[in-house]
Amino acid sequence: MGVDHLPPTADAEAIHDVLLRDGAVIVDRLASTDLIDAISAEMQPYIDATPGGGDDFTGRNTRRSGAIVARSASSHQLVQHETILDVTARLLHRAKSYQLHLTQTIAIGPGSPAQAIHRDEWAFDFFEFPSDHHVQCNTIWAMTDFTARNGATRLIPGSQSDPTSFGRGLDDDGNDETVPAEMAKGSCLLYTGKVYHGGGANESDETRVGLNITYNVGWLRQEENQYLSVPADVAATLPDDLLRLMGYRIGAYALGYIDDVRDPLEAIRGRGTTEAQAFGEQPVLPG
Ligand SMILES: O=C(O)CCC(=O)C(=O)O
Ligand SMILES: [Fe+2]
Repeated sequence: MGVDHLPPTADAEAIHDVLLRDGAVIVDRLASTDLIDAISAEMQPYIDATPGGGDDFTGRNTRRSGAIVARSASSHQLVQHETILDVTARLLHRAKSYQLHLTQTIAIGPGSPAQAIHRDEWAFDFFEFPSDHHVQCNTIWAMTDFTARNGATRLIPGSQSDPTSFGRGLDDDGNDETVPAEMAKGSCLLYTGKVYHGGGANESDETRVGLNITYNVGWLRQEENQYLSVPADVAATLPDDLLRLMGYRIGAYALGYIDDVRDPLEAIRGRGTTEAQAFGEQPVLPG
């Protein structure tokens, strides 16, 4: 079973349905090649200056460059893509809020071996979330074509409810149980935090570049620390809705306020500048 493809006109409900069913879905050519080229041009100097990963999991010949919000103004269109945020809100509906989890170009160099197959939600210290409780929604935008040969992300569609098991990738008969998320530049792979997947081996002589933008529920820690990755003077230039998405908001009742129980956005905009109740809506307590 491969990863299902939907057209760029697919609505959030249709995308969410497949995402929930298979744990992954590809929306073809959701971003224009012009937008992808603009992001690539803004990020290339940072990618060039990024060293390879420090271990096998991150990939010794794979360059992971973050702080996309600060480094690439064009990327904001993808970070805040309306349809993607709609899908995210649907998948993470049990939480009071969701936020940006990480932003990262992943450039897998020629000759790189495949990344170990994993679940992204293992990042939460391997806490076992119930199989119907989603805490993260992930995208990888193809900045280059993704092919089986150049390291397209590999996934095990339908594996999101499987029991936790390390060393996935080969089935009982020794056959590869993963399928490549082959897609054209500008396409977007969406996958949940529960589906087994990993970066593919790059057996070509070109670099495969993906833009990983992920979202998680407001009551969990973010993988990429947005407050420190995006310097305060840059944050001051960003619009409120983007800052809110980055985490300058209450994650749930009483989660994430600053000093005198103030809205965290006031750290950027100044005291008394926002009307949001720092604690958010008071929950109805039992009894
Ligand atoms: O680069 C990819 O295709 C996937 C990377 C990934 O799954 C990860 O780093 O968690
Ligand atoms: Fe991953």
